[in-house]
Amino acid sequence: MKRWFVMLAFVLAVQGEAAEAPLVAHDAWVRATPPGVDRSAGYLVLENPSDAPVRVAAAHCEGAARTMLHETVRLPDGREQMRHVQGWDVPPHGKLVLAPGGRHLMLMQLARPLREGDAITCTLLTDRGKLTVRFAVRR
Ligand SMILES: [Cu+2]
Repeated sequence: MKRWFVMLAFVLAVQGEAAEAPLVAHDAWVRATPPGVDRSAGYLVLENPSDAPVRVAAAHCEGAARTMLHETVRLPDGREQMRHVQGWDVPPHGKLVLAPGGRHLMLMQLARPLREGDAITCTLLTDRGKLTVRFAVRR
């Protein structure tokens, strides 16, 4: 938590509050929560039409006490495990895909359930500004 605030302060200090990351978001969705579950995962595709890489360093989603950058990896024995990562680079004129079974935003300690048909807002913090994205809640 503390580290996220330090990172946020750093990003805002460097970029200024108004800077918009040069990214285009598509297909943003977050999984609806089953009863009793207070965490979820968010997915999207980020395109970078600019000539330089954009590093996604942190995220914050509405209603979640913490949002982490996670990757699901398959272990040699076939089990899947989630790992926290420090960031992702969106290559110039390329894209970054967050999808089930791979990279995702991990929404922790949700204040209320995510219901199918709703939408929440997440802010992605990058080294070139921030990006606000609407995520549809799906099953
Ligand atoms: Cu995760």
